[in-house]
Amino acid sequence: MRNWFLFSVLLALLITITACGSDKEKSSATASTAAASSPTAAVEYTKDEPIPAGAEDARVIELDFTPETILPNTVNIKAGEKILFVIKNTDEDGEHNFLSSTADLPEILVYGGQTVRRLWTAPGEPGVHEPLCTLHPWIKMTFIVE
Ligand SMILES: [Cu+2]
Repeated sequence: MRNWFLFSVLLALLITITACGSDKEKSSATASTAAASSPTAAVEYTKDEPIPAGAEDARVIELDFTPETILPNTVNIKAGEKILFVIKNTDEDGEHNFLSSTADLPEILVYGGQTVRRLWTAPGEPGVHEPLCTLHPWIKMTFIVE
């Protein structure tokens, strides 16, 4: 599990490094590759997701993806707490994902300008977790489960 996670992070890093090669001379050559493999080109998604069923008794946690970080950057959560994430991606140009393997939070993909609403149950044990965007692994935050 941990090896797979590390592999995913390394793969994401590799993709990011490849995609972010900002050398102007190279950009036209890499642009066609990126366009061909881009998953966003034909993807349809709900720009502003409705509140999912079963969210009535959930605590709402609002998170904003900016081009640099996730706000707020630290959130305290009770063990076993039922959470409704409202995640806004204010980074109009980029998609981000949000996941934590240690906190059993599956990947939530948030397209540029999109708002998603997803339910999640916090781990039953106290601990510190660092959910992140594997597309930009330096974009992460902290959950303090108490
Ligand atoms: Cu990202």
